[in-house]
Amino acid sequence: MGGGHDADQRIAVIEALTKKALWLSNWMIHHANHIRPNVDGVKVGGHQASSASMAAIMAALYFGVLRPEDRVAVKPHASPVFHAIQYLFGKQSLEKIENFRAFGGAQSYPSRTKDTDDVDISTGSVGLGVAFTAFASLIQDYVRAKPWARKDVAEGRMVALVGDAELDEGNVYECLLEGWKHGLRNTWWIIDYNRQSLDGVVREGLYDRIEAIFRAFDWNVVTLKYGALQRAAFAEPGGEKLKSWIDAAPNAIYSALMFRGGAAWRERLLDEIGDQGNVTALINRRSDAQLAELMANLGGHCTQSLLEQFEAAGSDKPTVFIAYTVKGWATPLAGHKDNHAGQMTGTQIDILRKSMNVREGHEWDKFEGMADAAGIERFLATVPFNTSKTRRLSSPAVPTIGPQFVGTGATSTQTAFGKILDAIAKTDSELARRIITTSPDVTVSTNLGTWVNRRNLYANREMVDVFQKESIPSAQKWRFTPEGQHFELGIAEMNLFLALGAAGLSHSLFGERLLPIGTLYDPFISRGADALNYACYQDARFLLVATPSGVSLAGEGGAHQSIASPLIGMAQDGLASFEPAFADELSVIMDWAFDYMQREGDARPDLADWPRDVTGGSVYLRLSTRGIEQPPRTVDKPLADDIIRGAYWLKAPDPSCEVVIAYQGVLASEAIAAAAAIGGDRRNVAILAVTSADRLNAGWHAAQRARMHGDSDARSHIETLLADIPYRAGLVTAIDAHPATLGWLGSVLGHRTITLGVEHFGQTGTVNDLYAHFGIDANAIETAARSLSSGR
Ligand SMILES: Cc1ncc(C[n+]2csc(CCOP(=O)(O)OP(=O)(O)O)c2C)c(N)n1
Ligand SMILES: [Mg+2]
Repeated sequence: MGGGHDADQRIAVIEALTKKALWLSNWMIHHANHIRPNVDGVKVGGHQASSASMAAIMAALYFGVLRPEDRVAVKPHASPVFHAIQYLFGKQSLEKIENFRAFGGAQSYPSRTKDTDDVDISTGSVGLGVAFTAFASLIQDYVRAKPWARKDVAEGRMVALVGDAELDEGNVYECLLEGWKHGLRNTWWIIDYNRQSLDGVVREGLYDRIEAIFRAFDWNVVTLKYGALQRAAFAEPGGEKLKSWIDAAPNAIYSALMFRGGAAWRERLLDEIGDQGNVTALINRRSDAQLAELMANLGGHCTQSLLEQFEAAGSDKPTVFIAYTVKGWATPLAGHKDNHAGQMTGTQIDILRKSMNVREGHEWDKFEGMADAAGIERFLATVPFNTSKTRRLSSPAVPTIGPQFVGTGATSTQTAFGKILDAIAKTDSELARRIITTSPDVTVSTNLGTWVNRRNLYANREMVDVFQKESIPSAQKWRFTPEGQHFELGIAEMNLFLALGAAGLSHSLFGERLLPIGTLYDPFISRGADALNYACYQDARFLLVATPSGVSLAGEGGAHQSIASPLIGMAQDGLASFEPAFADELSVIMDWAFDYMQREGDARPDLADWPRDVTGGSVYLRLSTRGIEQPPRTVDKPLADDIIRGAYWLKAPDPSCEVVIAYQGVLASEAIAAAAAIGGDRRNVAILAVTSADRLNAGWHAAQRARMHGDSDARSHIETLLADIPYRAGLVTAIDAHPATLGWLGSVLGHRTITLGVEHFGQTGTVNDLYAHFGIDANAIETAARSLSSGR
């Protein structure tokens, strides 16, 4: 940035806006905690010190450096500064910030879905927003490498504003490694290096570790240690002694002196480096307040240094800025080790208010106390980031192409998945073009291989398959090209969900629709569960295909056999889960999923609805490697509808029904065999095929809510299905997973129920061994059914 009057004036304006954002964020928290009536006595909370730490960095970015195409993940506990900046831009209402952390108000942590101002990337669970920016950048490159990418969207920079303690999260390093493999570009991480976490002050020497790590991954490292005031002081006679003292000062001492203020600084500095000559003079030329200001003038609080460094970082190489800061900067909380959740007292906020020239009763006024309000208002209108253009993009829905059926004969849902995807890969359809597959090093073992052979792997430059070139026979072609549609990932499941999250928001972030499909082994959903939740919380849209699952995996043993995953699927908002038994069900569900993933209606306030059917969401398929006999049938519309609703009668009940066997997934074979055995002694048995306990359960809850709100006609699918089952009949539920997944079926209409499933770690063995061991085979189902009915 050039020098001169204009540049100085720009710095002065951004400094004034920094102070304003600092004030508003502190006031927002104070107001929420101490002024707004507290009806339940529960602490409201908010992070004044963490916000203050980032105020200058964020002001330099938002008011100076960011462009509309950039996308930002803000450190969760700097949410108040973000909302304050949006308020100054005119993109956040007074009502929302007055209601910070209240029902319907500005959110505690920036939220894409719940906030109404311009949040690009939600944050909250530390570390995830940081890594998300890397995957967003990789997805931006993926989209821009495609011939169909729109040309009117500029390439943006993905920016994470990072708390230094966020770097303790392992997923940060997982994404660094993955980013390096894929040639990560256009990514900035700005570390708020205040050397404090929640509990205290961090270990000495952390800086060197952080720097070495980023250099190892080929990032640019820019350190903002000293502000302009400090650099000027270092140039004074004796200045280099002051600099050495600062460099050697332990984090805890610096923080403690920061908290104690100018007089304490003077005493300590004179004690340790006072020489009765140059340094003493340097220190004594300054008042207590000036000395405190000098010592607080670290790089991360110096607008001039921030602008200089941000603007000098021109290349697309990923860059980390390590910005030295003080937690609680410019407030009475500065530097105190307990300041994370600490808040200013009424007296302290009053002192801050006066120092900001804000009159009582004018706390929320945007330009209160600012020297040149009109000039600042004019400046805000010219800020590049603050354009009227919507920064949230959209992309039309891609038409679905109908279920792709895959023949009959015994097969597993995992095999069928590969065939359905292969059938889609063969089509010249927009749908096929928009699919992006990804998998954490289990591409072949989850049956994505044929898809990859047809659609290739993605890389930003062409790479031949060496094995093919050397004429070594292999079923897999492993060719990388910019047009490729498979995004190869290393084993880290966190990265899978972060990648799905970024790809699943491509329409909104980059204006181009992607239909992401991620595959992994079902038990390892737990490894990435927080990132899965995060992706859903951001309303990213993807198809998660988890296979193999359950003890049906037999020989692989207990470390690979999933038990809880259907319950995760049921409980995870934004994720509709299915566990089909048959290939034709799977093809119907996948076709529906591609549509569901692209829905974006407003949820109607009508409580009878399962609102997700309008708003859409992501989909989870729990599949199996165990092949089972397929029913000879064609799926008509009513059956297809029921598959999507979550259940249908595989064997319909008649009025004398005594037992219903309800199964989900691969235990279909056991349910059918048990029913045949029981039917032999003329007990009247029906079989309920459950394809989605999740949707069935959600529909039931929606109907209950609707009836409580006066809609007495509301009936859910499961209530309709069970309506004709006599009250004295019993229910046996069976699933290769935790039995609670289906156990609730008995409470729908009050039928006696025995729930079969897996409650303990799996084992090695044959399928028959394991089904018998866990009591989920045909025998066990039959025994349970007999115990519920007397027979004839
Ligand atoms: C995954 C996760 N674990 C724990 C927390 C609770 N938490 C919120 S902020 C914080 C410490 C943050 O320290 P730092 O990142 O250095 O930010 P600072 O407040 O110093 O700016 C913790 C532990 C969280 N939000 N997410
Ligand atoms: Mg910190």
